[in-house]
Amino acid sequence: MANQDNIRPFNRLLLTGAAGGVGKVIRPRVASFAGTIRISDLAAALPPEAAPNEEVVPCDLSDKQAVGALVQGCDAVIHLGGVSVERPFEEVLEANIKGVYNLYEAARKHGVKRIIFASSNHVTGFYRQDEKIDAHALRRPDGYYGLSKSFGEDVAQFYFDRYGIETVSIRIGSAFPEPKDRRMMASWLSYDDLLDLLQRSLFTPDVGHTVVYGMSDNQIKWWDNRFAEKLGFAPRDSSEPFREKVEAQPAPAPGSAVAVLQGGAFTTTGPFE
Ligand code: NAI
Ligand code: 15L
Repeated sequence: MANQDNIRPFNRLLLTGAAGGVGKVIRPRVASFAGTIRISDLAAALPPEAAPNEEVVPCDLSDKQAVGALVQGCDAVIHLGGVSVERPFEEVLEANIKGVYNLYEAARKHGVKRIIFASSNHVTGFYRQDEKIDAHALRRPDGYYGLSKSFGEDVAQFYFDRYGIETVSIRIGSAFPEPKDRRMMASWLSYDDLLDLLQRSLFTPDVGHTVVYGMSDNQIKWWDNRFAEKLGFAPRDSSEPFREKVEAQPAPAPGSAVAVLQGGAFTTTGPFE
């Protein structure tokens, strides 16, 4: 971070979804963000081994009592846990909708000051790829998953307005080691840029509830990310070095959802019954 003066140390930071694709990568890299890092995911996904300043606490986010115990003693949360793709509503309801409510209720009861919510570009997935929007544009969720992230953003706003719990909701584009397809040439977020954004989101003072997109400095930009600039975020990576590799793949059919809509295949996944 450019401005180290802004750093506000936390005693215990909770990381949910720690066994997931993003969680595994950032887990060792958030070690310095707080005195203790409480690592959590579903028990079946989470090996019990802990690094020196870690505590490993398995928890199903849909279990309100368990989430209360998980959050107790923490003063900040990076919330990655939950269903991360389009799935039947009942699955999304448990992990994401009940899960985010349980988390904020526990945060209220236990005095959490700051939450970083892993929202998604699928909150606005029905915009076209030739449209440029900012984080205040009307939300157009592209499925139950996108709806759950939209709900999460509303929960974050409510808990700030009513209880003063601050959140940065990061609408992550595509956080993977490299862009996998043409769509991700626009939506890609490198892990280094994500780490930088997470750090700024945790330590920038007075964020209230701020919604930003999580995107690298890609040549094609669907999102005007000026609210992230207020956190001092200036991404350093770009999808360009991967262009040749990505464009060696067959192009999607012209007019198809993948070629036209920001949410790509999520906009046509389902119905499930
Ligand atoms: P992932 O699916 O690899 O990881 C999610 C983790 O949540 C998994 O380890 C899973 O076991 C855990 N989980 C699922 N249901 C749970 C429950 N009921 N209780 C506790 N834990 C549960 O997803 P990934 O890619 O690591 O993404 C992390 C977060 O960022 C997710 O919330 C996802 O929606 C969000 N995101 C990720 C993007 C990406 O490109 N990787 C893009 C946009 C948003
Ligand atoms: C997401 O929200 C998903 O969690 C991730 O797996 C990707 O599909 C990403 O969006 C994307 O849009 O590429």
